[in-house]
Order: sequence, then structure tokens, then C-alpha cells
Amino acid sequence: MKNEIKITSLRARSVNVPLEYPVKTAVGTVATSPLVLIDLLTDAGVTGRAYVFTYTPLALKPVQRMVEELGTVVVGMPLAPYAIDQALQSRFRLIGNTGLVRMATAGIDMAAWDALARACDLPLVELLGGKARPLRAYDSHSMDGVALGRERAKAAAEQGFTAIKTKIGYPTLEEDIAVVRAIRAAVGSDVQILVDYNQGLTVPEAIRRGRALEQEGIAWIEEPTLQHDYQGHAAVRAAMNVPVQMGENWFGPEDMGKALAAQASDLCMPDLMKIGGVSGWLRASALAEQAALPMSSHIFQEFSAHLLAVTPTCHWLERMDLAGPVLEPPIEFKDGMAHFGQSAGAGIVWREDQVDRFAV
Ligand code: SMN
Ligand code: MG
Repeated sequence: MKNEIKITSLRARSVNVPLEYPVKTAVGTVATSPLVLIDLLTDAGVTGRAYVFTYTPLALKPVQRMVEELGTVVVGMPLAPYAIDQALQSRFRLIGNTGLVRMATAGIDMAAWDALARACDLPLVELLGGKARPLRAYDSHSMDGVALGRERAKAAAEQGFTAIKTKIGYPTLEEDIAVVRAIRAAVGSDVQILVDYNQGLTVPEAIRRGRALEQEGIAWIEEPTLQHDYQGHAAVRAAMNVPVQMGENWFGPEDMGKALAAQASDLCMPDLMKIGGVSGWLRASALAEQAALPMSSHIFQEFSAHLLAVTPTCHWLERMDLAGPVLEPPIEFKDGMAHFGQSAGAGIVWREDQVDRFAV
């Protein structure tokens, strides 16, 4: 059977969705979830669906417009994600397939893979040659302070999560440790605690704080310094004994390759959008396997579950629900595991009434 399916049209819509908790980080707060929702229609009667997250509402309309412009390139093309990815990459060689451009091309890529899986009536994980299985998931929290940090951690442990991430980088190391100890007291010794500095420290300060955290039984320290400073991350990694985690800000497998060459981290966590969608993730997973780096996801929990299930060094799925209010839930978290794969594609189905409610 040949794939003769063609792309017939593309729709991009902007929404700004409320969050249960703001994502407070050491370098800024994400108060709402700005999303561009993508529908990629085909002549086979299936529509690929995906969303991209723009971090700030300021980027919402520019990303939507970029996705719409990409529609003028892909409409009429065969529904062949590899060919689409190659065509878009070549279009952006001169300007650079990074930043908002990469976010938009990745959104098209995700929607194309979703459409192809739906056309084959397969969950995306099966189109990629795998089988859906429960995946270990950690509950991802914010810079919540002692009281809320303890409260959220306790609730997550009671829901069955066996790992919890908290964001730190308070003005003093003592405050970092106070929050970590409050969470530890709430969850006990059987739940792993991950911390995320969101690039907030200088290298010397990251080494100082990392060494202090060695006594706290932390499972990973994420982005301790500036995300593009791979040598800086390598220096922090060499100077203390807590695993260094990074990757959410790698634009494409090319950035990942540079970070791995610098031996910047012990673990990796590409962001499905910034790494280049499904196509970018698959290439990244091969790099992680070659480097024997455990590979976790970053937000985009719905698609990431399908991809982690075909990632040789699959580590953790991040649970941070940035699109829940506008989705029929395609993923369920139970006993600390992510359960998914019950429907074709990545299972993205818009709740159209809520899309209208949060439309920008
Ligand atoms: C994060 C930062 C900003 C938005 C979403 C998530 C964070 C993470 O770095 O790792 O979850
Ligand atoms: Mg992070």
C-alpha cells in the first residue's frame, strides 16, 4: 500500500490557557500557558493535531503567523514527515532553523506525524515501531517556597509519584536547602527529589550550591547555569557529585551534539518542540543512546510519552500539564506512571468550547 495522502490545508489558532499553578522559575514566571494549536488537514479525511508552547504571550501571534506561513510551503505536499522536515530545514538554512522558526517547524512536524499515525489508525508509538507501556513520570512543581512546596510534594506523593521536581535558586543557598528539606520531610526517603535552577546561577555559585546539595540526596540538578554555556555546565558537573541535567533549551540535535561534545551533563531532557518535533527527537534519542545518557522529556507530555516509549535510554516523563484545559485528556497519571496510547496518533483532541473560551 503506497502513501498517496496529500496535505490540503493548515489551521493555526492562538490560545492563552490558565495554569493550575504559575511556573515560577529563578529567571522568570510563566503565569499562563500561551499555545498555538495546529490542525493539518489531508485528503484522506484525517487531521494531524499538535500544539506548540510559546512561553510568553508576546511570542504567540508571531509563532502563529510563522506556522501559517509554513502552511504555504507544506500544503500540496505528500504527508511524508521526513520529506516535510527536509523541505523546511532547507528553506531556513540561511536564516537559521532556531528560535521561533524552529518552534513553528517543530509544530508542523508533530502534526504531520500525528496525521500519518491517524491515517494508519495507529497510536504514534506503534507507527514508530514501539508499543505503549506505562512510563515513570515525575510531578513537576515550581519555585513554590517552603509551605506550598511541602503541600504540593505531599499531594504528589499521595497520588503515587515516586519523583518530584522543585525549582530553586532562591536568593540564598539556605533558602534552597530549607525548601528541599521541607519537601524531603513531606515525602520521605522513597521519593526522589529533582531540582531545577533554570540557568539562574553563575558557575562558581552553582558549584558552591551543588556541593551543599550533595548532602540532601538530590537525584539531579537541572540547568545550574546559562543553558548555552556547555563548558560551564561541564565545570559544575566536574566539581560536584550530583548528576547534572539539561536539554530543554537545545534547538535541534545540533545543539545536543555540541553539549554532548562538551560533556556538559550526566543526563539529558530535550524539549520536543525545540529539539525539532518527532523527527528531531528521534535523532536526539540516537545521540543519547550513543552517549549512554538517560533521556527524559520536557513538558509536551502527550506526544513525549509516545516518543519516550521508543527512546533507547528512556528515563523520566515530566508531568507538567500546560494544555489540559483545551484537551480531551489523552494521558493518565496513576501510581506514578503515565498511561497513554489508547487512541490513534498522539491522542490530541481539542475541547472546542474551551479553545473558543481562551482564544487570543
Ligand atoms: C520549565 C520552564 C518554563 C516552562 C515550563 C517548564 C522548566 C521545566 O524548566 O524543566 O519544567
Ligand atoms: Mg527545566
